[in-house]
Amino acid sequence: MSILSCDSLAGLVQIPLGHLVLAGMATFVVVAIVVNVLSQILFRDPNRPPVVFHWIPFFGSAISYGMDPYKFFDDNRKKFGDVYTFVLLGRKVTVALGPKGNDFVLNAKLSDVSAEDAYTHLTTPVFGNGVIYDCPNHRLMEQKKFAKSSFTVPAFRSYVPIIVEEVRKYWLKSPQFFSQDPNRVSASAHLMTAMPELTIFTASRTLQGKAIRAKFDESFADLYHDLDRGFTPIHFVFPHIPIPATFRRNAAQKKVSDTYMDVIRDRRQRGDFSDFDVINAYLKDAIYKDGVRMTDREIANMQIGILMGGQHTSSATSAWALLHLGADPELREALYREQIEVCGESLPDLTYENLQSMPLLNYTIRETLRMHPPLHSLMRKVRSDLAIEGTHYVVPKGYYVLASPGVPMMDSTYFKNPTTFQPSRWAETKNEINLDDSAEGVTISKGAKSPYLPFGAGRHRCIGEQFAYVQLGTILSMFIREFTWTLPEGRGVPKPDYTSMVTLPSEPSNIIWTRRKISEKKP
Ligand code: X2N
Ligand code: HEM
Repeated sequence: MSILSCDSLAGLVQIPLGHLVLAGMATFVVVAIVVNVLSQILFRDPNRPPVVFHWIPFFGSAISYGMDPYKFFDDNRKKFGDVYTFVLLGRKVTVALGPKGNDFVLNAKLSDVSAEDAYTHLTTPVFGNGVIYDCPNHRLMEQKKFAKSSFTVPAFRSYVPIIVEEVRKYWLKSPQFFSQDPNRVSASAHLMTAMPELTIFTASRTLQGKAIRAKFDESFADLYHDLDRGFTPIHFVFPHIPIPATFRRNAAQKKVSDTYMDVIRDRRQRGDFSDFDVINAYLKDAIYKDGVRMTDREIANMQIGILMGGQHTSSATSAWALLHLGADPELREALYREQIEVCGESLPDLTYENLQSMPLLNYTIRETLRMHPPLHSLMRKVRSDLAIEGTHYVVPKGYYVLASPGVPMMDSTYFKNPTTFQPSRWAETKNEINLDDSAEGVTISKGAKSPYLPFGAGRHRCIGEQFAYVQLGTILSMFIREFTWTLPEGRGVPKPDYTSMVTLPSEPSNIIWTRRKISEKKP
């Protein structure tokens, strides 16, 4: 290796060029940090929300936000109030907390903010082109309507027995449960293995039919796994980061989409649209108001989006629910008594109507979503300068705005003892603070001003709520009927892990299950 010396310094000291380059870079970084720090201290535009102090430009508050967003929101709320800006890997993100903040972000005018500009870099490489956040908002509104048209009472009625059957099949074969031994009495189950599997089998079978479900016993599971690993906060920040996960994501997207196209063509050829699933909903009815028809490719990509969305949110929620019930045997037994009261001592197979008569079960799901909403940050990109009512702040075009519906859901102003898991609170707080605009019961607050919004609000509100309640209600009922369970000795409910796309229980996330009445079940 040759050592080049710098002419001007020759004779004094011989300094290798590489060292000079490094010194130059170090100087640049130091200057950038100093300028960044000074500009935060010296220049504060009274018309901009206050900025969370950060040492390093570009990175900003990425680490403290990324590690524990709720702690980050809370700490800064104490300093600045409900509205402030932080830097997240080159983006300026204005947080708006509380029910008013939710309303500000989620009910902002379409001309002022855009969800697709905030999310498309993450979602489009995974779902594929032409749908969800890779199209104008009016297209998304209609795509949601098409999907929603398959979520009817007759459809849900047909789903419950299918889910029951899938859960039974899964228990029998999964090493987390009976491992092919129908008389296995007790074992430890790793929930972050079991619940994603149960969720994908039940969701694919109900929402996409037998043919797609069958593919999950083969190569499809691995392909979806590759899609999953491309659906992470890293890919939100660097959508095309050249790592193996990115290449696998791109390859898997194409293969999965092609598989849906095959199924679509097959159904067309056979003229069979009889199942109540989302593929058929699109095959029957996917013509936009302006006469444009969704292509098969778009219908296929929509299936990926729907399955991915439902997958992460539902599997996290069922895992959290089982963990809380594992920590609270009295509640679990109360839920068992509810099963018997509603269905009878012999516990015949569950029906959709049974689920509607189980308030404690539904409160348990609602309470799980209160403490563990899967999505902690909902974002929009600002399209034109946005004034914040009641303040002199203007959020400029190019910033992001962020709502965190989980913040009021864990705030003692709205929920007494917010850190206590207590489903019965929903029976007591009669229609006061509790329901968002689509839940049954009396609506007290239109729009986003409710403190309880696990499914969001406004034009981007979730369409999967009812399906999620059916899926979660059926799976949880099956567990409640079949098992008692506890958390491993000496462990409480795990702490949340925020580094994934949804808020997951951190490891180890195990339950120790025991069959209720194995002896009576032998034929
Ligand atoms: C690297 C810690 O981790 O320092 F899926 F059909 C399908 C929601 C998108 C949230 C993005 C960034 C976190 C950086 C941490 C469909 C069912 C949907 C709805 C920093 C070092 C998708 C991006 C969250 C940035 C956090 C929501 C979902 N129903 N599913 N440093 O999309 O609905 C769907 C809809 C998003 C985010 C973040 C960091 C319809 C770190 C350490 C690391 N976020 N985030 N869905 N960060 N670090 C979905 C809407 C849409
Ligand atoms: C939107 C939560 C399950 C499909 C949303 C939003 C939230 C949410 C908070 C709003 C996102 C935003 O405003 O940026 C949940 C939770 C679920 C769940 C907590 C389960 C416990 C599902 C399921 C499906 C689904 C099962 C599909 C069957 C969608 C779709 C949107 C959406 C299509 C619309 C996105 C948009 O308009 O931008 N969900 N979701 N979700 N969700 Fe869900």
